[in-house]
Amino acid sequence: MDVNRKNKIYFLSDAHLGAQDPSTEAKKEQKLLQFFKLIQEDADILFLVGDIFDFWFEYFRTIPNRYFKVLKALSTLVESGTRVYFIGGNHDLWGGDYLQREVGLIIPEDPLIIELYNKKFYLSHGDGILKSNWHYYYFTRPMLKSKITRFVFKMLHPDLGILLGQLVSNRRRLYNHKRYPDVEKAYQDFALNLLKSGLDYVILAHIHQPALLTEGNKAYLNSGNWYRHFSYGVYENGQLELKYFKGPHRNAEG
Ligand SMILES: [Mn+2]
Repeated sequence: MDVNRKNKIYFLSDAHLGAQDPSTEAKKEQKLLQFFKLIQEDADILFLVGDIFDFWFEYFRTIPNRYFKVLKALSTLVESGTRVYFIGGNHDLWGGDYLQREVGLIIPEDPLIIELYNKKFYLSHGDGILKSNWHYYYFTRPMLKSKITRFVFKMLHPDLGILLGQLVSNRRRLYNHKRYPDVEKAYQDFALNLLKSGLDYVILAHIHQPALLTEGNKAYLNSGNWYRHFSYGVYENGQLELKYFKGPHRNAEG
């Protein structure tokens, strides 16, 4: 393969793998594997912008076993020369050593500000933006992010810990943005403010609503979700686009 052809940047989030019934999950996973395979030929970078897994936790010597195929596909993508960044969402913020060492993912801090192709990108899952969701903002999120919580969780037997994690994750269900009116507007405003401060592109996720808002040659993208819209972002030559995955062939790509 000609590695010089790898000149695109992809953005994808909120697959919430494991959150739905088994047959829906199988189709969703299949599409994701097809997508990873398809972008292998031209993806310089893939940004996973959070909540790819509905629940992820690494024990010292154990990981959740349901994600093998996806991890294998990501590892193949990395081996092909694509840099894959894994920004943790609120469902999979506990990614660590294993994903880096064994799968080859890059795990940056959230938010990540990075210059690529002479453009400044701001990337965040975005779960800390909406302060009106005060219970999450002031209580749940700091607790999830705490090293103590992580440590205590590690002390559980993995079968118990992963089961608990899945139960809590599933109880939270797939994010219902209608509970928070004007959430899309709040995310837009947040992004537009950042664009004014000198960034070129702001990439957010979490609210499961695909969006692309351009401001001159700057733009805000929300990568949407990978269970209903199968939306993703792609950047090439100064153009940021929002797309919808239709199938495993390039000409079928929406
Ligand atoms: Mn989220």
